[in-house]
Amino acid sequence: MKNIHFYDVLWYTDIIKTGDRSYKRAYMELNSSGDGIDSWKEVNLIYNAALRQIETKMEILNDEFQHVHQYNPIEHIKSRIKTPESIVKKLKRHGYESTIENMVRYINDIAGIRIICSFTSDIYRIADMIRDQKDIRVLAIKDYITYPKASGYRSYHMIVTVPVYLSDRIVDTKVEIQIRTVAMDFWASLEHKIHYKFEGDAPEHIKSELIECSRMVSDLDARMLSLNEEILALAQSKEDTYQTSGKK
Ligand code: 0O2
Repeated sequence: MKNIHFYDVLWYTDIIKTGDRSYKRAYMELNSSGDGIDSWKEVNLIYNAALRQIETKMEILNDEFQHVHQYNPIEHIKSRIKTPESIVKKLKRHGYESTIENMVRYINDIAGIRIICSFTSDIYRIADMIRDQKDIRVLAIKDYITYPKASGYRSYHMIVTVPVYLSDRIVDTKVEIQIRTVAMDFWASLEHKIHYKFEGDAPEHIKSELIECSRMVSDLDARMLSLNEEILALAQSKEDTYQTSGKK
């Protein structure tokens, strides 16, 4: 009897769930590339391990921050492994053959983690904390907050590698970390839906409305940040007054 591995179950469940033939085709296309089904399973295992490591690191940082500052910079974390369909599409877009070797070499966001924060200042604080981790190597940074995309997209992206310790070797594995505020995430998820619905060719008035909403998101983030700073300052001065009067 054939052993059923965790990764078989994971991927086949996804295929069944989506009921999507093109998804299944993409999965088969990558598998039949000559690299072998075993290497496909192995890369998935490694990317999942890398994601788990980054997730754990983020949870530890968040817990420590709560302990020291009584405040959580991270609202929540989402992670995903890119679908075979999306991997094949991206490889084709960049002119590469759909092989497992090409996917590992050229696709930077097979393993992706999204960190959602309350305030813009948290984003840069988290990025600094990631940079300071000795075993994480930062390969690239895209600051779409300082330089938003033409679509209006705002987010902070880091491509990093994290070492995955296997029984016989260490594999430095690429992970894309996207850090953004709740408001930026709200915008991006709607824009993503619209992008797919119109296959990247949305009507002009929808595109300009999205750009306008992106400006509003940026304005909202700035106002929420200054409001929070004011609240913290007021709380601090109240605390100072209390301490001074208590000493008298
Ligand atoms: P999905 O479905 O989220 O996986 P590179 O990865 O560096 O080779 P790329 O893909 O142009 O080149 O990098 P970039 O610009 O950093 O984008 C990577 C991811 O950011 C995208 O992955 C999206 O998740 C997100 N993103 C980038 N631009 C936009 C945008 O205009 N709108 C939204 N909603 N998301 C965006 P994928 O593979 O495109 O998609």
